[in-house]
Amino acid sequence: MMRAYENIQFTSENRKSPRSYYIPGGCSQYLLLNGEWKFAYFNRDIDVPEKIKQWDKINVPSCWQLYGYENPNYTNINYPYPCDPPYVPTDNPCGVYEREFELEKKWGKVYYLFEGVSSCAYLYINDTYVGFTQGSHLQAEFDITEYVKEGTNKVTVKVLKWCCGSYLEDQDFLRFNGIFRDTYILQRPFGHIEDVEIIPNKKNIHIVSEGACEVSIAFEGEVLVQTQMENEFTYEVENPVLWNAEKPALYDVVLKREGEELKFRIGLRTIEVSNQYELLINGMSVKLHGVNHHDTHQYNGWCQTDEELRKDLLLMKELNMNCVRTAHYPPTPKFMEMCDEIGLYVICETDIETHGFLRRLPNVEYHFDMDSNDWPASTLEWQGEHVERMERMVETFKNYASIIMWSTGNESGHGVNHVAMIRWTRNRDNSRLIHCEDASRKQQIHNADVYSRMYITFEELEKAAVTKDICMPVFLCEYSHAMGNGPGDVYEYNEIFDKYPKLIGGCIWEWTDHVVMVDGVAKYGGDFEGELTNDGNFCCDGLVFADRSFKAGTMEAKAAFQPIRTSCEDGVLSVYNRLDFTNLNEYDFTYWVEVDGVKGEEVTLNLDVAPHETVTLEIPYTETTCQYGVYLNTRLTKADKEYAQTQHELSYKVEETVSEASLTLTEDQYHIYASGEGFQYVFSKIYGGFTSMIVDGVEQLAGTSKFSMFRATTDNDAKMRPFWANVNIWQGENLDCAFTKVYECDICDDKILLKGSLAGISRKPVLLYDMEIRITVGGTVEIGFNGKIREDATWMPRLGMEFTLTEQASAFSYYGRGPWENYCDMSHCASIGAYESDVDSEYVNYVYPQEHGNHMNVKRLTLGKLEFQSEDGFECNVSKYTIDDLDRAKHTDELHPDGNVHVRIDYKVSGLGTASCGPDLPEKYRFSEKEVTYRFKIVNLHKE
Ligand code: IPT
Repeated sequence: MMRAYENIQFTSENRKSPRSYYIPGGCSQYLLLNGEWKFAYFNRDIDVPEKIKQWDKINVPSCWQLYGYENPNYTNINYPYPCDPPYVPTDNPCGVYEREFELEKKWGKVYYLFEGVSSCAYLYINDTYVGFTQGSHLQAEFDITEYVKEGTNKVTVKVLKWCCGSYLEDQDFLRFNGIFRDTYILQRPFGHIEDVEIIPNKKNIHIVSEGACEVSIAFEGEVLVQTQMENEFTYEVENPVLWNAEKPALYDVVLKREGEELKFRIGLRTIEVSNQYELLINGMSVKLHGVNHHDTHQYNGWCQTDEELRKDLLLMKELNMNCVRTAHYPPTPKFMEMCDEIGLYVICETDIETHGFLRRLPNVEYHFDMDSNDWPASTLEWQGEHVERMERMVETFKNYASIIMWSTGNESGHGVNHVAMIRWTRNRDNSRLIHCEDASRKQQIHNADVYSRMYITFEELEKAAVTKDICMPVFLCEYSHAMGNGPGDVYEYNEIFDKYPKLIGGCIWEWTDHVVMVDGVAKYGGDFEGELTNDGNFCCDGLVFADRSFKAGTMEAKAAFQPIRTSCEDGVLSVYNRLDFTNLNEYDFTYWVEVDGVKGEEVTLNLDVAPHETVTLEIPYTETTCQYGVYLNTRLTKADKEYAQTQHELSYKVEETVSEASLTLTEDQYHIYASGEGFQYVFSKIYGGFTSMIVDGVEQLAGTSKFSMFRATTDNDAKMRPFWANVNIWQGENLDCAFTKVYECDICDDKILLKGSLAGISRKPVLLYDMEIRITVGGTVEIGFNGKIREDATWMPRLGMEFTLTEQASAFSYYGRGPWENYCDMSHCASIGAYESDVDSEYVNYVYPQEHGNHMNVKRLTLGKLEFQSEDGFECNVSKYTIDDLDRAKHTDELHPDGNVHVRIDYKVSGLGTASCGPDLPEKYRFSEKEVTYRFKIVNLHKE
């Protein structure tokens, strides 16, 4: 028996036609109904009684799952119910909301508005049914004039967990329900303006609104024109100040009728595609440095306050972003007002995703099988709702300058219904581009205005850039999947975008982690009782953490997007201005030289460099002799905020060091002993590592040093994990359960010569190695390593020596790349220099604990009374946690520091990539060498 909300032909009742967003002023009244409401929850909608006797209380806006009514559920692609459209589960939970509101006087027209309610709502005023709406993230307005009275009124809203529209809202997020955005009443004069459309270009502001009204246009407080208009009015702006994301100039347009005022802030700009398929904003070629934004909050689910949204957008600007895609539904209109004002280009996406159709049949590979014709996108009965969702978005948001593309939704296959949506949009608004990734995937690229792809490789991107088959801008609606430690490729993607005119940039997936905080621990899919299907921590893929704090990946994106690129050759520094509308003279440019990490004098300049131009500077520097290196550093700042930093190595001569004579070693059956002034070391002949290093009477080691090749796998390592770890009885090298074997260990010419191997459980050794250790009379340990990795072995997470030091080593200093953690494909966020740190600062609070804290290009690491040194540099890692502990934990409260300091002195660590959703790690970032030679020294710092 079909229920009313399962009827795809009945998706609204008495809902007003969509109109441009405004909150009317003047004589009109705005009554925000946010706050405490009465609430009653029912497991089945059929149990809701005529009269509800027992009420709880709930805050509006909110998600009821976060108030103890059901648990959250995270599912990405799978529908959380059978895929049997338009039917939803028979037991359909229902939340009933009720509150009173006062109308001081009954006059004019009265409207009720929802900005977001999931999944659908039945509205009642004073116990009389008003209407019905679905489309969770779209505005819904009802005329309630006939239903209200002067004085106290009652509003009741019945919200269902599911309706047929839920099939169109299969976005990859925590599934929530309730009135989750503002809801309010407007009281307006009879004969008020309905809709307003303001179409600007570079010169004109063209206003369309039915009937007569008074219009005024002002700029920065100065009134430019004030007049009466009838239906349409065009104003030619003298010396127009154009809007762009860098300089978001806005004109104030006010329309008045019947004592009511409607205010709009309008940006003048044009959007075009050049004959080279560049994206032109006001005629200037622009690259989109974007990110995908979901509304998400670690305590409040889908509810973000205006302040929180503003903070997100301001952080994006700080990170040099200029673009946001509203994935995968429209935001509250206030978000768009903020984008206009703060300056961000927007890809505005409507509330459609039907990804779950991929999984409607068992054993069918991941593909969009559109030929089956049973996807909503290709089923005609769903066409009305597709077009309507597009229409509701376009009509609501049409006046925002920030919106440069309309998007038909996400991952829904591609069918006639998309074509109908696109046709409608083209007819309605031809000033913006139309985005439909589904069209590009289906190779019907000309249905949309941009060729849009997600998660393609560098090679595929370059191919799209050069092929003559794609005659439109190429855009990555999703790339650089920012899950966990990463993204490891964002800089390189941007280098490629910059290289080809046709590549207009893209949006990183995604802005922030989606989690639910429970007792201080971030929870994700599978953590909640009653989840019938879940996708684990795949929702924790943000470029910033859920509390909006930054990680190294955040800084890497900032570097990828930064306003300058520099290069340095023969003492000449070139600075290229990547901005599109801003001269670099609006910033301070500073450079300085660092010798062995010691900062030279800073020179701050005001560089007059027009957008897309380069300037060259002679850097005064004469080659010096030093120990670690010489670097030229630059920084770009504005009002105390840093927007860019770059670094270039300068030439230098290395100080000669005199090698000390060798110490005479002694041995017994299992050990080799080395002692001198202020030090005593013990080396195990059977384990092949140091078991004790006493300096000035203090033991430095808390365990035996050893070689290892494993790292606590990152989210992006997930595909490699079966090949590295002991997770499968046939696939892996089992590096996480590795055994060291020493075949030979002798003293020869005062040196320890050792032959050994490393093997995963059940496996043939993966590594055979020779080690030569010389200890000098002063106690310096010189370690030389030559290893061969089994030819048929896959590429490895890392290779290096692990030391377990006592707690005194918790605070340390180093000369290398920092302070942010860095990996071979995520290193632009960190520069080489002298740093101080400690184990607590090295820890990175990834929702799912994993490998973190690597530093590359390290020439000195000083902890406790030991100093690790290498002229060639090594990669190091200092942690409170063992690799094993980090690898086992699934949540942050499952980590157990053992009180020791775990130090890795690595020959190499593989890059991070973004393979959790993106392409495999490119070969050049994999540690896949089969023969390795490396050396380092351990100097003891005993008091002279
Ligand atoms: C793709 C989706 O568009 C996005 O919503 C999100 O799921 C993201 O990537 C992964 O986090 S889905 C992917 C399976 C291609």
